[in-house]
Amino acid sequence: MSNVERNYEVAKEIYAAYGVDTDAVLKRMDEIPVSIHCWQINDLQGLEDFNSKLTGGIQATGNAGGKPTTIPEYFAQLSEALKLVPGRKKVAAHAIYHTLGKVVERDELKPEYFADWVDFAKKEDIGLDFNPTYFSHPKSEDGFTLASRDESIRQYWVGHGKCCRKVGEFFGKELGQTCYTNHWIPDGYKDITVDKIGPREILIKSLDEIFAEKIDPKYNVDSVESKLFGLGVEAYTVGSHEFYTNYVAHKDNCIICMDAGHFHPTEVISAKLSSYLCFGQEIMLHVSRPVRWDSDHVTILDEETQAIMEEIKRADAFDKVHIGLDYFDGSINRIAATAIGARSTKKAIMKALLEPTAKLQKLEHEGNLTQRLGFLEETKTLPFGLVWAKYCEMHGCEQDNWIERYC
Ligand code: RNT
Ligand code: ZN
Repeated sequence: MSNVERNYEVAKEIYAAYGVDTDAVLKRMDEIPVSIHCWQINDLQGLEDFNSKLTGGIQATGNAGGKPTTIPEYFAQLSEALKLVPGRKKVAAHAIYHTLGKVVERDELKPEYFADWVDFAKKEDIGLDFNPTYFSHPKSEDGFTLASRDESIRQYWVGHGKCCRKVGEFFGKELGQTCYTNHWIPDGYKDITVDKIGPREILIKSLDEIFAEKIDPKYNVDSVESKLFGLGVEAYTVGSHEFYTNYVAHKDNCIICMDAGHFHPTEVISAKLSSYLCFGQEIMLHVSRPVRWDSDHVTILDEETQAIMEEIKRADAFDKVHIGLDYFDGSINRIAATAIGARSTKKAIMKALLEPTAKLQKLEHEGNLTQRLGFLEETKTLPFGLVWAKYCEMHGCEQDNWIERYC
């Protein structure tokens, strides 16, 4: 018996005493994908122009070496990162990551420009999600896209949104699993805004136009991502959380996307999930780590990431909440960064699955709040790492040897 196996047997017994079946947790882990964002590998630069500038009020900082300079190198690095992450995965592609090798008008993108992504996904045995790129473009430079008062600019970006849904549908059909296409726009003002309704009315019109075509939700589901502020967009963001919450409530086939970094510093998305789930809504997540602001640091196994997964577990909603990542840190090795964040997210999922939720909820329902807190605290130190090691081994993933390959 290997060390990992022996340790796992010990953990299994300890968890069993709490009524938790670790074998069932290992199985369940394999049903829950984490959607790994394609953009950490090269600082959101896309693949069409390796000298492009990132705009839209977001910023990747740091200049660690090893950034890919060709498309094959990019895919090789992404593949390397995926191998370090055990279990089921998707990759979230972005519109500027088509593989034509030249700049293409965003409203002329075609599904076949992403055929290499489908081949890659088949080879890696993963699913795909998608994101339109409503930024890093001359037509977004005045700060407005879908909410623009300039009709030709607005139409251009509506065209982009429509193209992207077709890419999502293509991914869904080709890979036999739903693609979540997430729409985030940077629109807003730096300073005091005196017409806050106007741009929001324009945004509703644009979104309605983009989503007018019915696409089978088996293949593509759209999400809209809210935000509080961006760099240079500090005063007013058109697509606020309240805006999109109301938008999705009036639509079918369109769900909310919450990014952990898009709220006030003490406001957490873990607290929000149940209020969508109780209305039967699905949710897309961008699990990120804001440090002081929406800094998009690499996701770690911190309290909030854990709380997010616990909330999903407690609501039995892993099929309704779609877990995606969103961070871009150029100050450390990008392959390792991709893997570290994805692994930490999966650890958080596993830890949540190992929670003796039934026992804790029973105590709460009975009004036994002392025991609820007592057991909540004790479960924090149960040996979940031993179960994680077993999971890595099951999937032929190294546990920590791989770290020393990167600097
Ligand atoms: C920006 C949003 C958005 C982007 C990606 C790259 O604030 O979080 O999700 O990070 O589209
Ligand atoms: Zn995001």
